[in-house]
Amino acid sequence: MSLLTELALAIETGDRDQSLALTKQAVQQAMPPKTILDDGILAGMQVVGKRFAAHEIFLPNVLLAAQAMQLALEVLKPLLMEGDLPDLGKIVIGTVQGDLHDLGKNLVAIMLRGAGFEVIDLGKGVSAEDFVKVALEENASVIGMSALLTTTIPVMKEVVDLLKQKGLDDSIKTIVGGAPVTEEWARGIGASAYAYDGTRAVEAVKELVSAG
Ligand code: B1M
Repeated sequence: MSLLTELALAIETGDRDQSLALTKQAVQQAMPPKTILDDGILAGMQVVGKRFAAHEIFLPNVLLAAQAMQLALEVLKPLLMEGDLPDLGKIVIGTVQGDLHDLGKNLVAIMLRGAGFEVIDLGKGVSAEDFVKVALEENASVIGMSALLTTTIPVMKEVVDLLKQKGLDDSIKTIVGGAPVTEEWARGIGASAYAYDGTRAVEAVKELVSAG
């Protein structure tokens, strides 16, 4: 079994020690961080999602997998953020109110920081009011919202509507993402951008910032 397949399996089974050891090993072997992320860590978590949906595993298993992934991410974080960074602007990011899923949001935040954005991470369960309040206080040009539940994605529309209501939709742009979010849905609620993953989020936020 290849190292990355073993790593995916360690995430899938929620084996924290192995996840940590194998991620470190992959780094020592000078594998590109993005390959370790995509073909090891995220590959494992994808299986977890599928098995959970099929009722083959249960919430405690998902929680263990999430903890294993978080540990592995900590190892990769400095590598994903290496180098002299330009100052590309400020973004406020968070997982929307009612939603506790923050692994994807954390990953997107790491990638944005790695690209040179100053990221203010509000954590999870963030209300529409708080997104807008902090963006104003911090003079951020973009609000990034993550949601993983079909029941919580409407909070994204609340943020977009609140910005419009306050006449801020020209100065503060929005980007949305997360498993249940689609390009079409993002357009429907009037968000400025949608991104499928961290790499695409970086590209989209760069475009939003340069469009002014
Ligand atoms: Co939950 N969960 N979960 N869960 N969980 C899902 C989302 C689910 C799809 C599983 C399933 O049924 N197959 C399902 C949602 C169904 C739905 O609404 N349609 C679900 C459910 C039902 C629940 C609970 C309700 C279960 C329960 O209690 N009965 C509960 C809800 C709690 C709450 O939030 N109020 C719950 C709880 C949990 C845990 C706490 C155990 C744990 C989260 C731990 C944590 O985040 N700290 C968890 C996990 C781990 C998952 C799955 C298995 C994996 C999510 C994940 O972290 N993926 C998930 C299954 C799945 O997604 N297929 C599932 C890895 C992560 C890197 O990917 O978050 O998609 P992701 O982020 C990606 C992209 O989406 C994108 O880029 C990221 C990197 O590629 N992206 C953005 C994300 N945010 C972005 C923002 C952007 C741009 C791109 O711009 C700002």
